[in-house]
Amino acid sequence: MKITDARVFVCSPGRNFVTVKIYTDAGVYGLGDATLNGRELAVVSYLQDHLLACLIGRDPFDTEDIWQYFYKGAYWRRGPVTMAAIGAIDMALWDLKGKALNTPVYNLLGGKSRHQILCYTHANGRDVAETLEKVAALVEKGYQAVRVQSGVPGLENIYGIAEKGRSYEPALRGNRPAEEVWDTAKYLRHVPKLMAQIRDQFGEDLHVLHDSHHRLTPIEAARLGKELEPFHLFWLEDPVAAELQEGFQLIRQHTTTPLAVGEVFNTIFDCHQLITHQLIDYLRVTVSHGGGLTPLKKMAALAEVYHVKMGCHGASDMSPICLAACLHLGIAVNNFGIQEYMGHNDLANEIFPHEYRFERGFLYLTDAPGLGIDFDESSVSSYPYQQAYLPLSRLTDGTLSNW
Ligand code: GCO
Ligand code: MG
Repeated sequence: MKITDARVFVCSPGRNFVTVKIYTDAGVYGLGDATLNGRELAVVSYLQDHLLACLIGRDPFDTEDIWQYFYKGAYWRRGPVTMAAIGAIDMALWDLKGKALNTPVYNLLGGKSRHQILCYTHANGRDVAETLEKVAALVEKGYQAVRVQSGVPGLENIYGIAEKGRSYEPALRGNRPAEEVWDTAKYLRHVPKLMAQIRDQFGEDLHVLHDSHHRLTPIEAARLGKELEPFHLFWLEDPVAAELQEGFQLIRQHTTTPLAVGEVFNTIFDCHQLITHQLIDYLRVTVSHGGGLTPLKKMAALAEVYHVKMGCHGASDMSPICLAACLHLGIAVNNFGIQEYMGHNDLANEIFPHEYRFERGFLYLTDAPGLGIDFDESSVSSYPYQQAYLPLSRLTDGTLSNW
């Protein structure tokens, strides 16, 4: 089998998605997600101007060599733009292999290690009372794991909180980022109170997660982790910006609250010390931003040795194609932990028909070949690209901080 064409598409059903499609002389095609929230067109250019033409004539089964060709072959390695582009190609090739062999991708990754995939979604009220209501509604739907965020008294717009009656979308349309004001002291006072009320109302059985979204220093994260210990979190996510891997030693020596990190990581070199020094419990690298299934299965294998479980980033700013790829990996590896599931709006679900489905707290895959997804190309003209940016954060004195 030979690759005959490869194209990239951008559509915006409520938010931007970048999709790669790889065609073959056997008639089957593969699909990959290349969306990088707020930086979409940089990935489109990288694919269009530098990678896609090099695929023509290649055998799509050679996923390892094609991955190395683009990774090592660029000389300029790593980084989110490069790795999202390579990730989309790799995902599309695994989809193609599955379709060509008429088998789901998970069968190529080791088969099923489980029949259902535990997932969590977000409860994000503007205050504690609204958050409690949202958690109650999710529990009603059967969720066994919920990520709990709430507005912080004294802070206006913060990460993770939707406007009234709208679902949360971090990237805002416009030609420059919105600015938010952040105050760590207020946040640190608020979160333990929030979690106390959650446990009070929902008991110990519910898995409770929380995302600090890179905002703390290691010693602040240590304090938060310690104060949250009585509430037995499933995980505390991104307590600090993780460029400094050794910073996690400071957090780890003070708290037994489990730590989850990795949604902004692109290669194993972003997290090898976190794994081998056992500084985290869950690795959140996702299939698209981490360069595809080829490197993700290697990361999962390294993580398994060090008792670290997988919990791939599954926000709605990756398309259903990426979520499907995460689910195929998640059902196959032994050290699966949990899958984030924000879901997508109805329009995105129509444009990307998919075989995975949610039922009472779990996601399920069928035995559809490949990744079990498709893409409606007419969305490109019906819902064209819209410029949008993730916000940025400043401290009360104007200092630029981590969003
Ligand atoms: C999560 C993430 C997202 C990111 C978003 C940025 O845990 O789901 O933190 O909400 O902020 O993916 O584009
Ligand atoms: Mg996060």
